[in-house]
Amino acid sequence: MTRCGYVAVLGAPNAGKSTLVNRLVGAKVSIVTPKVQTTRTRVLGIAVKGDTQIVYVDTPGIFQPKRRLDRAMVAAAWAGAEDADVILLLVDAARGIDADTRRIVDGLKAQKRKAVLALNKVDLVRPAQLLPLADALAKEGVFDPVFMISATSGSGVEDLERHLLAAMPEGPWLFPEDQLSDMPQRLLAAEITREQVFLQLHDELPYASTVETEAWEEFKDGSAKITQTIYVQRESQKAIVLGQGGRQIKRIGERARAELERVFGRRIHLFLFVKVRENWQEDRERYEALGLEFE
Ligand SMILES: Nc1nc2c(ncn2[C@@H]2O[C@H](COP(=O)(O)OP(=O)(O)O)[C@@H](O)[C@H]2O)c(=O)[nH]1
Ligand SMILES: [Mg+2]
Repeated sequence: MTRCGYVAVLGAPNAGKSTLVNRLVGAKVSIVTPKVQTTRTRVLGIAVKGDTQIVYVDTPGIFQPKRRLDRAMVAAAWAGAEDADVILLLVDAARGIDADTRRIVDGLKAQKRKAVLALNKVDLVRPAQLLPLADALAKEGVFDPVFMISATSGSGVEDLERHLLAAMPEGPWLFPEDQLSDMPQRLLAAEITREQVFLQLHDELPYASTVETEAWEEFKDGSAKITQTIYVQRESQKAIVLGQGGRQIKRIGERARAELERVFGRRIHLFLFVKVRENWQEDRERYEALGLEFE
């Protein structure tokens, strides 16, 4: 008899959701940066342990949405939770219960859903800080059980994983044994470049940008040529992405290419273009490319 089920990973922006999903899957399926709202769409990370397959749903953070893109991201996060067998709420222990986590707890209560709680980033706080936080969250009456983990060091993650494995319902696996994600290669490649945009650029620029893979060409020697466009909203932003003498785009391209080669395990030729599209956050096509709902 096999087991299989969905675990939706919810949490405020930056709680460490994508870091944890990558660790549980054992491969990079979702990009990670120190900036909030890195993950824009629902990403499936698939892991097999013994006779159990767990499909982790990495979600965009849940926060107070302001723009259309925010609303689409938050909607995608809650949609990811709807059909899940288990909801796992990740709370950054160093941040505690902020307004975003409050909103999620209230959402779970309104939906009468129970969740597994993981206090993450325990490497950053003293035990004396952890217990009051665990107590305060336990009082909400929606969490059982509670784990204390570090997604970066792996501390506590095995216990959490053991609990999740046992909680999966009996049933056939939903994906082939060796599949790690549902994300098409072209989208993952765009995400890896967007990760560099988030890491190399600052202020409003990461949020004003999106990346799309325009073409993917295979060569006989096993290498691939990937052509991508970075969309920004203004000419002034384009100038910053390009940098003096094209230095910034060159750096983004070099780092993205190295990461693409690591993730795909093959030689990659990367061609990046920058285009201004003032209203890309109002373009239905850009949302479809990300797998988000436009309405
Ligand atoms: N110190 C520490 N940092 C962490 C831990 N988990 C995640 N991070 C960092 O927190 C930031 C946000 O992580 P990410 O996975 O993108 O968060 P997400 O927005 O919830 O998906 C990144 O800089 C991670 O390296 C942890 O357990 N300890
Ligand atoms: Mg994320």
